[in-house]
Amino acid sequence: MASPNPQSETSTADRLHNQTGALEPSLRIYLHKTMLLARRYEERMFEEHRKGNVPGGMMQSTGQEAIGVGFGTALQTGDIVRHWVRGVSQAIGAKMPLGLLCAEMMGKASGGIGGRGGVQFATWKEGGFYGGGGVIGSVMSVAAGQAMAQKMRGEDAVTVCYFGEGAVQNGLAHEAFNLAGLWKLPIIFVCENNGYALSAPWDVQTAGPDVVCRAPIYGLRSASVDGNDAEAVYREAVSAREYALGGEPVLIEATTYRLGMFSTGEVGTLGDYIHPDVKEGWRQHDPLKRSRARLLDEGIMTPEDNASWEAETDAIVGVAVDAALNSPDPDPSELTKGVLE
Ligand SMILES: Cc1ncc(C[n+]2csc(CCOP(=O)(O)OP(=O)(O)O)c2C)c(N)n1
Ligand SMILES: [Mg+2]
Repeated sequence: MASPNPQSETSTADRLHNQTGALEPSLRIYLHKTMLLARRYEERMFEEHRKGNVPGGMMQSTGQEAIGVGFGTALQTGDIVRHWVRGVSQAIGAKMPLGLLCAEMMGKASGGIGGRGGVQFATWKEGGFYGGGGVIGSVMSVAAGQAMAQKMRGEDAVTVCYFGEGAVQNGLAHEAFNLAGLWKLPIIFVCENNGYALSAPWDVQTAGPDVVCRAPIYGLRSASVDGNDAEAVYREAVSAREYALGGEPVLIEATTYRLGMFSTGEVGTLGDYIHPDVKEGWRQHDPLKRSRARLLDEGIMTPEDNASWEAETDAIVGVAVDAALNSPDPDPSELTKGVLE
């Protein structure tokens, strides 16, 4: 029977490769510090949201940072990133300038798309980061189109498309998988399987055992990976990128858990549908905590490094927030610019 617990073993995944050697210490530190930045930035954005400085609702990636960060770190210039709505870790992982992301989330004119999009549609076109979409699965077919354009233009680049496991139950996912396999598109589908689509656990979403079992029927390569381990995700991403560039599209299932709310609109109801033991288990599995413990244990970082990186990160976040708070609001006459023109 399918398990609602994403920590359970997936059944059908072929790992892309089984690289076990350690990554360079500098890369491991980079992955850790980038996850730290995503975590502290999102915490600060939540505070600012409560103060009324981040309009609209916010979908957070807290607890899922290892995926956007691990994957983004393996990407190259020219690659395209599409996401769903929990875009902070993917944006920071893709090296989107924090000031641009912050201004967008605060609805400012200096944001990536002039403050229109918030986190859901946060865009940094120059860096290939094209944002997400509110209709589940919709971005997957658009991403397949972008990968098709890359292929037709003969670019040495791939498209990465992140989505939740809920999207895989939607028809658009199957159309995107099908065309990617058929046309051998340079695309990597990355499913962030956090075990819940809003309050619906896996076993009320589908009778299937996992996400990757769908890969072979569409001619996709696949891998399942611990989505709370940025180093494991990075390794899988490097390999997946090579396959996708060579005309073998990939579906990755990264098991994870959102430590925060479904959205900031969920205040007060979080957890009613998740057993306290499950929540506690995942808190112990927090990607940032695990990474910190591992680096300390292996002597790659010291407690002093940890303290100074925390301070450095708070300062970086503070600069981005102050700049956004002090930047002008969009001109109302520009409201419809770029919309249905
Ligand atoms: C086609 C469609 N159906 C329903 C919704 C309402 N809805 C918004 S988020 C969500 C759950 C998404 O779950 P998942 O894809 O697993 O992503 P997660 O929120 O867990 O990251 C639902 C049902 C929607 N946005 N689009
Ligand atoms: Mg989900």
